[in-house]
Amino acid sequence: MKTVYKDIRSAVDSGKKLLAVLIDPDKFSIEKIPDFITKVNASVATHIFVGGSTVEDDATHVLVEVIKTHTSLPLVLFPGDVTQITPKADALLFLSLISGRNPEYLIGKHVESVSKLRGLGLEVIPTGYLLIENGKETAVQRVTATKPMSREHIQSIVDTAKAGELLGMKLIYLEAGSGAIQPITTKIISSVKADLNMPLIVGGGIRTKKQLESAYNAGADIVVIGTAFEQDESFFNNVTIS
Ligand code: 1GP
Repeated sequence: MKTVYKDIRSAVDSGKKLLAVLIDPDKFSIEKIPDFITKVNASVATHIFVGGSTVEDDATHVLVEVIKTHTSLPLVLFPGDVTQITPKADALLFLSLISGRNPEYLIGKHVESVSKLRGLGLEVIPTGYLLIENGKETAVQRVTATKPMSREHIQSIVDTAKAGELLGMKLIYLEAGSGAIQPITTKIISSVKADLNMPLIVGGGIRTKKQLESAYNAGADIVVIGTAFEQDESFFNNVTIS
């Protein structure tokens, strides 16, 4: 049943906040997964995202298969490349890098993925993905050969997110980049949210409970945490979300 987006939408429409733990296949050995997922299951996380900017072929497929045997949380692919698509997941964020102007990440990779997606039955969620500058070069920037948007040009970020909505995208993801020095500012989050009629995902560089709360208070519906949980598995102890 393809209900991942429907469930996100109804949770968000009823005022709930969601939290996704990001697992990068490049950084996780299979042996670590059972123990790590047990901690994720016991935490406030509502979703597991799997993906990375540079991942070896097949690594995602194997990893997702193992994660699925240890959790009932929805598992959503957040792929850096077509090779990371696997039918073992529950859904796929079909990302368009609308902050950039590289045609490969606006349509090229999407066309390339169709022969892989056809017949898989994987739920596909069109997602507008905006990379915002954070103080250092990120893997996304390097791999996609695109420039992040300036943090100062908030109206331009708002307009880009809105253009994604008008193009029919179902989610907008504001990304500062994994391990970002500066997470997305609350001003950017609240400005984008004020003009958007869909769930808003925010991630990159969120490593304190205060930053997490600030992102939610500013209007993030789903916050994605990767590095903070990788480095400290007790990160979510005492974190509550409404
Ligand atoms: C990266 O937004 C995610 O794509 C998560 O970033 O690893 O910094 O939490 P962190």
